[in-house]
Amino acid sequence: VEASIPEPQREAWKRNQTAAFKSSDEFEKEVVRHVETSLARSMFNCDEKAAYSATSLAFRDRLVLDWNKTQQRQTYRDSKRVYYLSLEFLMGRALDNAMLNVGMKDTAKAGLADLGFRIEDIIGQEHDAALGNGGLGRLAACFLDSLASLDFPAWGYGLRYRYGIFKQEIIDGYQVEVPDYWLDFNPWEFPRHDVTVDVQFFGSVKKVTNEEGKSVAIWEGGEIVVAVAYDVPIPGYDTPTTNNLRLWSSKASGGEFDFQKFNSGDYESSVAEQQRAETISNVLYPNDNLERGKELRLKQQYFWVAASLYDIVRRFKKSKRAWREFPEQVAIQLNDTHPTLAIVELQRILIDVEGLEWDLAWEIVTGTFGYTNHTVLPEALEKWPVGLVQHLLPRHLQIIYDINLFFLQSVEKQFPDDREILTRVSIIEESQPKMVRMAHLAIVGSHKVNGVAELHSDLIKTTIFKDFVEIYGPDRFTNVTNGITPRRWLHQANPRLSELIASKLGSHEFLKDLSQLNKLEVLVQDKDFKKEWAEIKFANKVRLAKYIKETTGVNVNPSALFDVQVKRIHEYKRQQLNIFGVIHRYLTLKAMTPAERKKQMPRVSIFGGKAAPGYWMAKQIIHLINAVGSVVNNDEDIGDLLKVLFLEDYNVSKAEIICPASDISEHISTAGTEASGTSNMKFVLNGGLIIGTCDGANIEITREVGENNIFLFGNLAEDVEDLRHAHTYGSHTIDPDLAKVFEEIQKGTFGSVHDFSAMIAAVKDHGDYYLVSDDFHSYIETHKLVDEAYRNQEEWVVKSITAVARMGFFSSDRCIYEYADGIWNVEPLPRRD
Ligand code: OX2
Repeated sequence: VEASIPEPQREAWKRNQTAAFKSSDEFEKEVVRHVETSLARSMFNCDEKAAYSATSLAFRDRLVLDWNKTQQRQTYRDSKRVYYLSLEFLMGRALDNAMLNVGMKDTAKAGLADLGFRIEDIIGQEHDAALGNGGLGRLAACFLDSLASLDFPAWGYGLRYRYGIFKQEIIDGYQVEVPDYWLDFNPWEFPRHDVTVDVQFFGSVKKVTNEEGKSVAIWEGGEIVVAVAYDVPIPGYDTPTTNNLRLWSSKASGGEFDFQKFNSGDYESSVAEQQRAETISNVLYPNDNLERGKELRLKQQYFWVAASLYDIVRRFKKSKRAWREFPEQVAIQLNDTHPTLAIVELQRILIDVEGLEWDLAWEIVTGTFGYTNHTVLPEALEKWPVGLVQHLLPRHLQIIYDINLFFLQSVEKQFPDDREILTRVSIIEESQPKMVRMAHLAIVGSHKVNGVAELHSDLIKTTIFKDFVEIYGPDRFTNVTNGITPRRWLHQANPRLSELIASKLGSHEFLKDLSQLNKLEVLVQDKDFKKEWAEIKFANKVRLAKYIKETTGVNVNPSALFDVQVKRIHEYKRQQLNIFGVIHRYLTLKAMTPAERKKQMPRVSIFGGKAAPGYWMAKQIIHLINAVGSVVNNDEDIGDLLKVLFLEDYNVSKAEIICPASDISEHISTAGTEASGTSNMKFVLNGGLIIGTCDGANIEITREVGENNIFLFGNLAEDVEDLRHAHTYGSHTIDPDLAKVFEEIQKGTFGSVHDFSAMIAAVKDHGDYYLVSDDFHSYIETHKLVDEAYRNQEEWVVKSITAVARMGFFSSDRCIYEYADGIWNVEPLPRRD
């Protein structure tokens, strides 16, 4: 391309190239220019919001320059790219991240101060990009940060929801959901009105014979919805590499669809059509680890997958390579089963549109895809009714049936005497109604399947996907233990700790190579270092205490032990166990004499997290936490000894305040239910310790930090099945301390006896599926150990430093190297300029 531009023009372009600001003076100039031109304001009406907007635009300009160059180089070098397909990207705020990743935060701070603003206030103006529910979406965001920071040619593909996860308000102790309209001003996206894809739905399939006498399928009729690309630049840390996150937005196709309706002169119904098209990317489904099988959700999935694949294939075709080279150029990772239709869509494009033979096409497909499983919970495994798929995507259903046929034929050959296995592994579940099992389709269509922590990856091989290990052998299955980006979760969230570490290690290199944290371990006996370490934790607790005061009105003592559980509310995550434990603590304190009470360790129990709007039990748990808080926090016998808080609307930017301020955090899922967990890593990386079960990544955290630096309790995954069986078929006695807690709730101490009865019944009468009673004693005893350990502040700080020093393994950079090596076969492409 470059060669085709005449020399004089090229010179003119080069002469006028935009330069990125380098000093705070230049930055200020950019801000003022954006205030005066982009925003059409002036110094007299530049409020903090406007200053945020102008600052973001100044940084956006910088990112775009790097982003253009990165994309040019990737195109020019034509190297293999990774495409990360995720229905959720829980990005949080972008400005602080951009400033830190390009290394210009101090410059911006000075510049903003000159103009009369405090940088924290400006950062605080930004609305979180909350296009995700919890861990799955945040993992995708951490992976994008690592991919860019490590110079991998990689794109994310997702949906541009108009409404992200709802805003949570707590009214009279109950969760109330408020829509999260976040797009009123979003400087971080570039609408690409020229990058569109027509996505087809419904219609029918016709088989015709082509000129070569081959029977081909033609999918015709139905309706078209247009996908419009919105691009979000993803800056790497300390590298010019800036990758792309492409989010699709839906809009009606201008009159090309359903002519009859349009021509009947029915304007209203044509507008309705338009709204129907826009509905597709309207709202994020607010369920975490739960699939509800709604038609609109399936539409979202196909819309996003079809647009993304069209884009990927279009890019590949520009290179004019042979089709069999596709998997050498393209790696597509499926973040859970949500994008599984991509497997079918690529097969469809290759055979129906490009005319390839089935076998070659299928080889290309399986060579391209990798599938990450994030859960074994049955209620989260996606299945779609065959009838719905037939209606919405008739050609895809045929291809699914063909994929299944060839797959089952090969299984039959392999296991000629085993009829049962065919039923078990079939992509189609022979139920009423028949269902398409998306996980089975994802396994059959991928060359690698991975779990997200060791225990989880073992569990999928021995339980839900056992038969597939028999069929494909163990090599198709692998583990990539999750990680988090230390840029956001240490450097951004806890700047003082990051600077202290940098000062001891001599540079900020640990932010790119987290294993270097291990060099801190020799300092655990350094008095000044320990003192500073403890001071930083205290300052972070003071900051959180201030936030608690502002948002709840409750005063908490920053010297108390801060005990935090923030994550989605779910019975398997067992916030109910935590709040029952809190009630037990309250009753124990109440039964003491004032003299005895004085000897107790003060606690602040902090909860936060959203319940899916339709998850009644989770909402009752929130209600109970708030009800306990209003009793305990106002009990004069108790005072500072116990405070119970529920922090409203937990999200990424709040996590950045909360994680650095915990002494202990709770990761207490029933063993075998939490695939990995990632907030456990965030808390430990910020010098907090963990109380947790032997579940998910807790196990590997224990391996790394050592058993002395974590508080484990509860039954093991291998015993869960037997215990559940015993509850149902044997006698089921409730832990006596827990029984007392239940009595107190039923006496009405916390009001709403009727509301809370279902939570109690789940344990007492309905088989205690989550083993709350089985684990209660060990939970309470372990909390006593926590209190004891916290008394010895010297030792506690040693534990805290030791744990941080050993957390290097949990960087998402390590994950990305493992995916790149073991699944994608891609190399970094550093920029040289
Ligand atoms: C979550 C898992 O529940 C969590 O354990 C894991 O850490 C996270 O994904 C990232 O891998 N929806 N959310 C998850 O799984 C599903 C399904």
